[in-house]
Parts: sequence; structure tokens; C-alpha cells
Amino acid sequence: MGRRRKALAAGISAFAALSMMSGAVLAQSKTVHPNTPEEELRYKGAPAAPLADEGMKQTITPGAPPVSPEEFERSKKIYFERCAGCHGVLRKGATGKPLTPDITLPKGTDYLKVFINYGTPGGMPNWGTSGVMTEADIDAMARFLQHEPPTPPEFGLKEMKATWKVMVPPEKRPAKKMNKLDLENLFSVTLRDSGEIALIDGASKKIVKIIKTGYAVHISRMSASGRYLFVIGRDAKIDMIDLWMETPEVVAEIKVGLEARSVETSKYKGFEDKFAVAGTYWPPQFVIMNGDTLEPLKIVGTRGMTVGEQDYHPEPRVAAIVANHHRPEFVVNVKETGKVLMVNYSDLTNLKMTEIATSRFLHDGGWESSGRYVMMAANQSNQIVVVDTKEGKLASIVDVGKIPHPGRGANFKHPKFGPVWATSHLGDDTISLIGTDPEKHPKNAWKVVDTLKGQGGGSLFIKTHPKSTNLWVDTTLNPEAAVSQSIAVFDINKLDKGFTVLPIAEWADIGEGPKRVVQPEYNKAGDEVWFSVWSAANQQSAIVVVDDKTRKLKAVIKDKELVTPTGKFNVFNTQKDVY
Ligand code: DHE
Repeated sequence: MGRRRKALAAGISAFAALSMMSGAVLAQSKTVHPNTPEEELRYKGAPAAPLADEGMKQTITPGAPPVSPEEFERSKKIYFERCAGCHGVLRKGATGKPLTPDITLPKGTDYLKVFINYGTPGGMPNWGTSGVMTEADIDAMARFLQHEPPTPPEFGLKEMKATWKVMVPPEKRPAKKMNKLDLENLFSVTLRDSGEIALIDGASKKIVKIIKTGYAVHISRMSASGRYLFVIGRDAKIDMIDLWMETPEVVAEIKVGLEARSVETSKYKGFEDKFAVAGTYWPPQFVIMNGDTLEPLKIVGTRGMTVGEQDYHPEPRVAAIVANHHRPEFVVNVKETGKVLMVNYSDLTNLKMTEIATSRFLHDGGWESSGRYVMMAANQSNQIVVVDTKEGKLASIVDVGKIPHPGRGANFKHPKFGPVWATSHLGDDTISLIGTDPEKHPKNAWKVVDTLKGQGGGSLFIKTHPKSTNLWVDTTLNPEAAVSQSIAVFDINKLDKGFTVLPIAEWADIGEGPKRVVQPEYNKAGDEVWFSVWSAANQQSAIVVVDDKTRKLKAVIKDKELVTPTGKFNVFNTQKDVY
């Protein structure tokens, strides 16, 4: 099967699994698991796990029941697709409980089968009674879990270099922009399940080019100059695209590990476009690369002690990374240990790193409006941690709603409380507004000054623009189709008046499909907002463009090449951190 078709097939099965969960599984899970929001299960139950197909050795643990090689392969695959996100690759526990043989062996096969079959009120889904796993799968999994976990391979400099390719070396690249594209208003759109991005022109809404990238491509980020676009897939493949070429092309690529989510570039004065950095879920590490060739230069492991209990964690995943504007540093979120690392890239030999102890399970986040403080969601702790990137220290930890998921968040001036940064939540219907101006509004700084009520839980992204008075909140993973297929918009000057709902998926007019509305993104001018209407890989999806002032439909972008669009990254807004 060709790469594209294989990716599509994987995507279809991933979405089928998600849809399956959204039906029978999630309906039941509501009653079986009163403490686990459906929205959360949906989020973690979106399998696109590159580790599932990785070859690993089977280790037999004395005293554990036999597992045939076929059962081992199947259980391993299911484990990495469905279980590793919570229990960890090495089963040492993450947001879920540890499942190492010292714990599982004394419990025995029958006991484990009950848990897998029925789930627990603490959050474990009911894989059996929901129909996702068969009786034979559950039986094999219960035995598989009593053996030492198979360990995916490490990925060091040698492995990275073996995958590194420079298609067009810097000296062969153009010295100036060679095309007529309005680069600042170009959008890089994630085509999740085809492993591609679409470059779409902001004015004409035409697809300029589709470019092959990594599997289950995740995010795009811009270099400081606005010339290079970096795209990372879940398979940890980075593609570096030169937007100055006659038609934008991949000029370098590398695989930095086996599973990843984040990439960023150096933005401090004097270091523009000099370095790139990528964080991996597996192995737990990040790598600093040359900014115009992707040559891997420095790998730093993140294994170590957690904050709070200070227990050793063997696989702390690297989540969001942002580039500090005040110092030559990357700000790196380490999920399981709850640490924010300020990594100074000015001297890679004598690497200096400030380790800030914050809160566990750091995930996504972004800057407040002054660009001095970075706001990161410790999602399973229901907190936002605030780091002062000028001083290089923790400013505050703020309690918010259940499972904050801001994306990069939204900044605006609250009519009563001054500048705020907002996050919506996966686990409840609230939107927390945090005061961000310690100079002029010290009483409000790093406090939730206002809480709005949105359409429902299952929100992934929230957005506004400095030139807009609208605050857009998606509810992509809400179990109600009417809620997941529409968007709530608040008037920033009349927040107490509640929100208006716009039927984005209906406007797309694309027929059958889950049609989840995801991730509002502004154009450069800040006068229109783009929404993805995300259906399965074998169905039609679309991008709906809304006029920001009138809140009326402006355009629908439909194309058979637009397979599962999710994230959209406007070049200028991504380059300059405008949100
Ligand atoms: Fe994402 C950002 C991890 C599922 C769309 N996602 C991020 C970031 C992380 C992350 C760590 C921050 C990167 C940064 O800023 O450097 N995402 C994960 C997961 O671990 C998770 C939960 C499960 C998985 O299997 O990957 C996950 N993410 C999803 C999706 O299912 C989404 C909705 C659709 C998709 O394309 O896969 C999705 N994630 C996004 C988007 C961003 C993102 C669009 C960037 C938002 C932005 O505005 O910057």
C-alpha cells in the first residue's frame, strides 16, 4: 500500500475508533465511569500511536501466564494505541496507574480482566462492555500485562543523523523571495490523516500547495524571519519548508525520535532562524538543531524526578515548547515531572538550563499579551502555571476549571479587570479569565478574575485577535453533535450577556460525517476567522471562514485534497505570537 493510502487507512481506523467511542462506548462510560468526562476519553482515545507498529522484544517474566508471539504483537499494538497515553510507554504510570509486573502479577489474570472489561470510576474506560475490545483481546491483554513491558528503542544522535536529509543546502537556496505569494497571510493547514499540510492563500482561499510531511502531522511553527515553516508529525518527523522558493518546498527533514508533538525555533535578537528545537514523547528528550539545515546538535534527556513527591519518572514526555523573546532560551514543558525548563541555546557546549518546578502534566499554552509571562496548562492538575521568562522564575500557579486546554490561549482587555489571558476546558463548560498585568492591575494579576459559561465541555481551543472584540470558543470533543459542530462567540465588551452560537458545520454544507469544528485561527489583518470542520479521512471536510465583524459566513474552502484539516497556522500570527 502506498504511503498516502496507508496513512489514510490508519486515519480512517483512528477516526472509526473515535467514532465508535463516541457512540456505544461513551454512552456507557458516562454511567460506568461517573468521574471520567466523555470529552476526556475522546481526547485520549484518538489513537495515532507510531509506537504501536515499532518492533520490540518480548520478555518473559517468571511466574507470568504464557502469551503467544501473536498475542504479544496484538496486545502490544492495542497497548500503545489505547493504554500508553495514560499508563505510560513503560507502564510506570502517568495520568493512569502503574501496570508493572510487581503490581500486575500478584493481582492475576481474572482480576485484571475485570478492570479492562468494566473500567473503574477513577477514569479507566470500560474497554470490554463498550465493545471496543473482544473477550480474547482482554484475556490476552490481562496476561500480557503480567510480563515485563516491551521497551521501544532509544533514539540518539546516530539514529537522528541516519534519518537527516538536506534536500536543498542553504547556499543553493534563493537569496530573496522568488514567488508572488503574500507569505504573511498564508496558512499552513494540518491534514492530519493524510500526513500532509496544505498551504492556503489567505486572500483567494486557494490551495497553493499540498506538501507531504510526517504521519498524523500535528503542528506547524514559523521561524523568526517568517521564511521557514517547520512541521512535525506524531512520528517525530520534522519537515522544514522554505517559503521563499518559487513554489515552497521541503529543504530539510529529520526524524528526532519515535513519537513527538512539538517544534519551535529561536526568536531572541541575534539568534533569529539560528536554531530549531523539537520535543519528543518517546524517547523522553528534546533536541536542538541547526535552524537552516535541521542538523541535530544537542540532545537533552528529560528523565528524572517529579515535582512534589520527587519520585523518579522514567518517561517524562516533552509537550509544548515556546521561544523566549527576553533571553536566548527555549521554554520546554516536561509533562510528567511538572517542570518547565528554560534552555539557554547561546552555548550548547556549556549548556545552561533553569529548571522551574511547577505542576504535573504540563501540556499546552502560550504568552500573555506583554510577551513576558508564559501561561502553561498543567491539565490533569486543573491549573495554569505562570512563568516569568524575563526573570526566569515561577510567577504563580493558578487554579482553573477542569482540564484546561488553551491551545495558545486568548489575550484581551477585560472591560473591568484589565488585560486577561483566557483558557477553556476539556472537562467542564467554563472559560477562566486570568489577570495578567502585575504592574497596573496588581490585585488581579495571576487570579481568575472572571469565569464565563460556554456551550459545554470538550473545548480544545479559544481565540481572539488584538483587533477584534470577539472571543471564539470551540467545543470539538463535546458528545452532543450540535455542540461539537458549532462555535460559541462572546462579545468581549459584553461578556455578561453570554454567547452566540454559530452553526459552522452546517454552513460548510458537506453532508454526512462527525464534522467537528476545531481551532479558530485569524488571518493576518484580524478581520476573519478560519475554522476546520473535521470529518473522517474518507469523508468530506472543509474550512469555514467567518467575517469577524459581522460574524457572517464569508467563504467555505472545500477540496478533495483537504483531508481531515485540524490545526491552521497563519504565518504572521504564528511568527509573531499574535493571539
Ligand atoms: Fe494536540 C498542540 C499534544 C491530540 C490538535 N498538541 C499540541 C501540543 C501538544 C499536543 C503537546 C502543544 C505543542 C506546542 O505548542 O509546542 N495533542 C497532543 C496529545 O498528546 C494528544 C492529546 C493526543 C495525541 O494522540 O496526539 C493531542 N491535538 C490532538 C488532536 O486530536 C487534535 C485536536 C487534532 C489533530 O490534529 O491531531 C490536536 N494540538 C492540535 C493543534 C495544536 C496542538 C491544532 C496547536 C494549537 C495552536 O494553536 O498552537
